[in-house]
Amino acid sequence: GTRDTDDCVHSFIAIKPDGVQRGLIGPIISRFENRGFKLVGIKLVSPSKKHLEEHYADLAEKSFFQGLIAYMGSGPVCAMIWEGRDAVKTGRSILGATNPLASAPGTIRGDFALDVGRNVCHGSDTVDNAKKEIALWFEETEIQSWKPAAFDWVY
Ligand code: RTP
Repeated sequence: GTRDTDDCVHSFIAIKPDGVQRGLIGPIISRFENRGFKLVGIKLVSPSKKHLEEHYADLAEKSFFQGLIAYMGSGPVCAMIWEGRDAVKTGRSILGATNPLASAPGTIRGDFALDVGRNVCHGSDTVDNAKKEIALWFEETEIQSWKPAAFDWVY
């Protein structure tokens, strides 16, 4: 299950259809692995309109809502759960600002995106939302709890 102390949590990170189609699954996963996060859930999903409307329920009144739902449903999404210290906050900093024009170079959006409507990835913005999003996108049985074995064969 999701650990819920402040500094060691799960975050829901998704590679949006543009990121999947551009071949960015590998580079995006590498950035989280390189930072020291642990992958505990991953799958390709073709989310239904209803599922996406639930995921983005907070944005239902926005002018871009229908376009956002269409974009997110335009192809497979790579849904992931990453575990580690401050996973929600640090995950957001790895992704960069929502609008790629404001995202710092070195962030995923700052390096791979230009358009807020094609910004490659999603990350939970609070620990509460991470829990909701993980419950929406994953079954409990799809979440792994694992530790690396001791590297006692490395000299
Ligand atoms: P996300 O949920 O995807 O990580 O994005 P976020 O929290 O950084 O940003 P949020 O305000 O929740 O917006 C969700 C997604 O909606 C799209 N968007 N389009 N056309 C627009 O003005 C506009 N504004 C936001 C983006 O794809 C954004 O990630």
